[in-house]
Amino acid sequence: MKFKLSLTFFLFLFLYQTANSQNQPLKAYGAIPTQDQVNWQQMEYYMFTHFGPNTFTDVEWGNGKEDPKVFNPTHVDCRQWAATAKAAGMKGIIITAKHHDGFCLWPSKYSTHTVRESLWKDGKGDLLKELSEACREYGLKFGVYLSPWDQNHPAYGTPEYNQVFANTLNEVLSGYGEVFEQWFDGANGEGKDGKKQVYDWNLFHNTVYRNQPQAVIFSDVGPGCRWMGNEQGVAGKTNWSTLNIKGYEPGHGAPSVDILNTGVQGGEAWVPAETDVSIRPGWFYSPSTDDKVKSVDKLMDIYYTSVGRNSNLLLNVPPDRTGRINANDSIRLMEFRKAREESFSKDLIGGAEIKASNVRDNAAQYSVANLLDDNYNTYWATDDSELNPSIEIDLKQAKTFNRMALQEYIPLGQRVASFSVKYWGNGGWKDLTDATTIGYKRILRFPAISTQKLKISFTALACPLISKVSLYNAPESFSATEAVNKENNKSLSTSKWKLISPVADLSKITDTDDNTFLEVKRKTPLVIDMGEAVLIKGFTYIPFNKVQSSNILRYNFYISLDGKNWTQVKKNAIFNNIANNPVKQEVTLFATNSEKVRYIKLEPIETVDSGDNYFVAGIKLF
Ligand code: FUL
Repeated sequence: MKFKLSLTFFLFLFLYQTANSQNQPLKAYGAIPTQDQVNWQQMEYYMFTHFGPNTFTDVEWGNGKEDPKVFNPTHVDCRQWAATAKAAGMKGIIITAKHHDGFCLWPSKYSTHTVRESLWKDGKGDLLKELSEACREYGLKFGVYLSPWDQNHPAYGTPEYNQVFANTLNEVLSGYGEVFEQWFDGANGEGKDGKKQVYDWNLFHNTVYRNQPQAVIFSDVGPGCRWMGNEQGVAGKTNWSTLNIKGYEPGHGAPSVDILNTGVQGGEAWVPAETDVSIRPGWFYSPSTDDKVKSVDKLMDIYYTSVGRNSNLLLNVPPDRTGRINANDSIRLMEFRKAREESFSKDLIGGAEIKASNVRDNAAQYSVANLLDDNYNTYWATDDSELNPSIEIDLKQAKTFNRMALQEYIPLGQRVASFSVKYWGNGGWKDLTDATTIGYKRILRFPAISTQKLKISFTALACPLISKVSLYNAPESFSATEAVNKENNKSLSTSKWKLISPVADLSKITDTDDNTFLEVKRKTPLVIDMGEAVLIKGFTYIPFNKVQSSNILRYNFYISLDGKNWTQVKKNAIFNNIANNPVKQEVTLFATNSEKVRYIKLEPIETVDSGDNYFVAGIKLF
């Protein structure tokens, strides 16, 4: 009898399960990340650090001809960098081991332009050693930036250089322990004598993987992670971690910045976005930017448009001339950490009851309870046929919130193409917000709402796998908690100015609105009469703040007292990195004393997009 009973039971169980398991085991959808890419994505936020001769010469791009002796920090303290990064909540540090000037922060045997030739520690120092050890001590991951573009190395522009660069890489990647990310800069300008280089990316990648198989390789097109198209910290609202990469190369051969910004739905490879942005206007330290460290509100904004849009945040904090992170930056980093804690420490979804329109196989393994736990590896999933499911969240009492965060389980691919959120109010469902992609993490901002019930409807390319939903009530502004970040207004008055050329509205370039700008034919120089002779040290060019727009790249600059006899004070000068980082360009014309000047002439030679027109959003004299 006993035997008979259990037979019936098992038969019943078998029939029940067959009726309910319409689904095959869960399969990956499209391109998927490697485990190393998943680990990398979970880091979310880490430090970039630009340090080198430019720190001392006040330029963004050195030309490789600098005397290595200019590199002479007085109190380098990599443990202070690591302690700061750790306290800021960052998970690692990536250092510019070699920037475009070719200067190596370690005593490379493949270069004669290194710390060995500098005055720092009598030429006996090694920054990579100090930083990698400090990172290990503080439990941070260590990464390296190496620019293939090298304006110092004599072999640059010849096929031998590729092997030199591979040797250099090999040296860095075999000498300082584990490297989590290898950062390849796509900038490829001219070397000595105008020579250009065709890079051997296969050789470079093989060198990385041979030494550091787990390293995620950054470039415009990966393969590990991608540049997201601007240096302002704004990833696409739609942000796929997939991209088409065949036929593309980093730098000039990369997809458009718009494509890099959003990724490509159904793209052939998993190349997630990394947002690199500096805490200051430039990438290198300059005393002139000590009062221009980004505000907490700005950093929070960047957090929402990077981590909150399925991208990692690589925030640059450049050490100063002593070789330490400046107090202005470290204080701001701590304020930023506090702002994130105040925003996200209390998840208001706790205690909610969630109902889903569908649960895969009705199995506990895929239930909505997974949306509430803190385990990323458990998720709510639907049947394969369910591409438009929804969940209803009952908070059990009315709660007030203004942020919603969602996470997809990405190891099996990015699946959600869009979703919309409704709330219950006045006896019916009302629209709250909608968005496109989710990916590893998506945080939505909306005006605070009080409600007890929410409904989220998804549109997915394959059954969605959602790991987490959270609700927060974040303060809208943190500016009261920070030191006032007033711009040092030392510019000269423009009240007597006249625009001699072009014939246009002067106010477009003298007002404080950087969104109004003049568009001028490239052949027409910008000539201003200041109405009287004034003492100036230099000028500021404010470009139109959009990546790759028609701003001035190369220019001549002239001064005059009578508008007839001109003295040229800049010849074929360049606004470095203006293509990708179109911020104010402050140019000191006279280093020691000021000059009397009544007329100025800015003569563009080349624009960023090689077009016929150039943009000027502002001109200031100081
Ligand atoms: C760019 C470089 O040209 C800048 O100087 C900076 O290093 C930035 C992170 O990448 O391509």
